[in-house]
Amino acid sequence: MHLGVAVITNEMRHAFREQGFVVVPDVLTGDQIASARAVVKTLLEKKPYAEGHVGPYFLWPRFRRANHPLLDLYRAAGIGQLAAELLRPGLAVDDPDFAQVATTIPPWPHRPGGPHVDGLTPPEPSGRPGTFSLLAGVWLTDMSRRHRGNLWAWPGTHLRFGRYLAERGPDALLRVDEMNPGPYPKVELGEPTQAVGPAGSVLFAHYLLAHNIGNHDGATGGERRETVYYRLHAAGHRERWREVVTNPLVEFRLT
Ligand SMILES: O=C(O)CCC(=O)C(=O)O
Ligand SMILES: [Fe+2]
Repeated sequence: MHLGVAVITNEMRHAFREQGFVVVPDVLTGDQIASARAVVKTLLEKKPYAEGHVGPYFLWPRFRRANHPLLDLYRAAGIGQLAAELLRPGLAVDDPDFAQVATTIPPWPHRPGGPHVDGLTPPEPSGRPGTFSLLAGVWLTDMSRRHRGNLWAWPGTHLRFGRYLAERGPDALLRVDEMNPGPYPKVELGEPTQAVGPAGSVLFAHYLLAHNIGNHDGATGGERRETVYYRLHAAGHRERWREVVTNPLVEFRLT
C-alpha cells in the first residue's frame, strides 16, 4: 500500500528546469484520492454541468473559510512542502486562496491548436498580471495513458518566453494583443507533449510554460478526467514578478 511519502529528486528538479514541468507520482494515498473525489463530486452536485455536456468543465472554489476541504487536501498531501523542494532553499510557498477543479467529460476529441499562459485575461484587480511561481495539478483520475484529458505542454517554452520578456521588458506581459490567440507570445513552441502518470500524481508546471486543455478520447459515459489545480506563489512573488518573468529560474533550486 502506498503511504504518501513522495519526494522531489534531483532528476525531477532537473526536468522541471529544462522542460518546465515534472510529474511526481504517488503523492496522494488511495484514501486521499477517494476522499478528494468525493469532495469534487459534492462540488459538482452544487454546480452541475448540463445534461449531455461533453468537454472541459471547471469550478473555481475560493477558500473563504480556513478549513475548505480542498485546502485540507493541499495540506494533508503536503503539496506546499513538495513545491518548496523545487524552490531555492529558504523560499516557502504561500497557501493558495482558491483552487480550480478541472474536469473533462468524454468524449472530447478537440486537440488544442496552440497554448496559453494563465493570469492575463483579465489581470489582477490592481493591474498586475496574474503571474505565479508554479502550477500544482493534483491528479484524481488515471492519466497513465495519453488522450484521457491529460494536460498538453510545450517543453522548454518557459525559458523561451522568459527570453522574450527579457528582450522586451516584463511589462510586455500586459500587451495581450501581441500574444493572440493564446494568449501566448510568438516564441518557438516545438512539439507538444501530454503529461502522463497515474492517479495520485502531482504535476508541477512553471508559470511561463505553454500549455492547454487536452482531449479526452474516452467513450460517452466513460470516466471523466478530474484534476485539482493550485496556483502557487513563492513567498514574495508578487513583489518580484518582473524579475521572475525575465529570469524564469530565479525562484528555483539548482539541483
Ligand atoms: O484543463 C486543464 O488541465 C488545464 C486548464 C488550464 O490550463 C487553465 O484553466 O488555465
Ligand atoms: Fe492554463
